[in-house]
Amino acid sequence: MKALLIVDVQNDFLPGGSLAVPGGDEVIPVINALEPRFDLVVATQDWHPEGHRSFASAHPGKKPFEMIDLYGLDQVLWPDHCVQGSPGADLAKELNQKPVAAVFRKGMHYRVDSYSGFYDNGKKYSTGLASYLREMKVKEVYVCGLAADYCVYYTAKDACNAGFHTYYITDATRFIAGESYKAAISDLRQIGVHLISSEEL
Ligand code: VGL
Ligand code: ZN
Repeated sequence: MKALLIVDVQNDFLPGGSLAVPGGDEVIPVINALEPRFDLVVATQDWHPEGHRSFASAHPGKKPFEMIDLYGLDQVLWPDHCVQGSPGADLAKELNQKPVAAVFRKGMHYRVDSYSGFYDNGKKYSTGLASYLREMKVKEVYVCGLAADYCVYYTAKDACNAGFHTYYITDATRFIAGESYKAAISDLRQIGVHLISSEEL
């Protein structure tokens, strides 16, 4: 079974959103066209409580995109985004959600960020996504969405480490920063994630 994993295609990551990914909206038609080709379609949703510790606003004197140590983990500080129940946290309305069988939320633990759809950044809490995919007899996982150098990267990495044949769809994602994107791609290559474009699919 082949699953399409749509990562964080939410209003705050689209142009006009609080943590807008350049060209983020361009992934939506690509993803919509891919959906019918999969046995299972699953989405993730960044879902932070107000005042989440990954927000720069929670650290007086700090600005977005500064780096800090957060309870022992390196943390990029972000603008407030994807606050639970806010319009910015909604999945993009242009995304075809009809075939989405399940939505896995992440980032709810106040003290730790969660880029991957599988685990928080400290690998302390699981979302249950790996068990769910196994239960659904999924062997191949295709990852797309936002952002290429954060949540899509870490989700693909964890999928691969969980033993799924993992594909990262390069034209169905967009990055926040070129440097971190380059590092992400080289790490994914090294661990055996397949980088493909949607046309090769
Ligand atoms: C993301 C930064 C903070 C993402 C989520 O979805 O890539 N990036 N929270
Ligand atoms: Zn977040």
